Amino acid sequence: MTVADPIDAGIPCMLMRGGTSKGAYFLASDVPIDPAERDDLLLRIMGSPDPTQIDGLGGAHPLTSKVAIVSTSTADGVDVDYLFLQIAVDRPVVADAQTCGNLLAGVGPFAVERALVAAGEGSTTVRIRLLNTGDIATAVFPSAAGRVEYDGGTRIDGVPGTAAGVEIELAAAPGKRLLPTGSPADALGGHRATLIDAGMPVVLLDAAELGVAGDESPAELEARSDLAAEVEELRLRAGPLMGLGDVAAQTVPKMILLSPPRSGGAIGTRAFIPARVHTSIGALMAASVAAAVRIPHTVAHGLAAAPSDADVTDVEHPGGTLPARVRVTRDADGAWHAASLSLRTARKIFDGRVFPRPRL
Ligand code: NQM
Repeated sequence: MTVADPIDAGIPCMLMRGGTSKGAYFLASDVPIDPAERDDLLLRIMGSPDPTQIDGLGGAHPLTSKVAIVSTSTADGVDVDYLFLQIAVDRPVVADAQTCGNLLAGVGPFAVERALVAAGEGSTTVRIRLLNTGDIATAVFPSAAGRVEYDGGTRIDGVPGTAAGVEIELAAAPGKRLLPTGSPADALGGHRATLIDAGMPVVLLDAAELGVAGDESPAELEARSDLAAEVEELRLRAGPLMGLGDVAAQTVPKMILLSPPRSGGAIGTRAFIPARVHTSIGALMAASVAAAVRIPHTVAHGLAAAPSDADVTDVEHPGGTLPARVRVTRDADGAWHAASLSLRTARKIFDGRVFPRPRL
């Protein structure tokens, strides 16, 4: 179906916070099928390209310039499909090479809000296929009397107050490699790096090798243009090694600088996503870091304090700590695998029709 330019009528849209991110959620049937038409519409809805996104929904930061597109799934045993799109803030670019574990927290509730899935009594379980990566998530969240319960007592660092917990179990797509190069550490532009993907492809580097202590604020790191240039050069080298091809226009891999823990956790992180520095850390990024902490000979293993619990790795970030629950296993061929369980929260902010600005 081709959707007419909806400047006059608007299109149905729900704005939600998912974890430590915020984005616009749409039913796939409400946006154009053609990717070029769809992306043009989404850029105008979010107000990109413009550093302030003043004429759209975007919040002038990658963490608040995100879109989730949801539809009933045709896959066996799956309820809904979720396509994530990162809308660049100051460039006319829509990137689809990554998923987002934070917006993922809102997908199950959104599916109930839009009647794709019936709310359970007490809780609702939604099986979600992540179209960007092929991974499958199972989300469980409280619901009652046919409605999602958003209020609750779960606190996540980076979000004020508390809300209802959304538990998300992530299983990797069949055949996907946790260590894409097959090695726990590789040489990358004169550095030792771990290339790992437990739901989010990341490159792990020892912060000290890049002159970073690990307790700098995101703003301090962003102000160092020499550092940003070196990190980007390493990212462009890592993309093909991770099977991602040329990543110049993509937002993965994420570049994570690791340091020994400072606040009683397992490891310190500063994540380039990839141009801005994350104010906390993505849930799937943290899962990738936690998996690496548990695999010998990775950059993370060497820097981490021993995780205190069998499954939980406390990943420190600029806004606090994210307890990442990840289990790694090794198969008979020596290949490593990871399954993760994240605890996030989500909140419906508004539901209505959004009016895209006209083409520039
Ligand atoms: O890793 C930011 C976020 C993310 C990713 C980004 C994410 C995750 O914090 O699970 O959610 O992709 O740049 O929302």
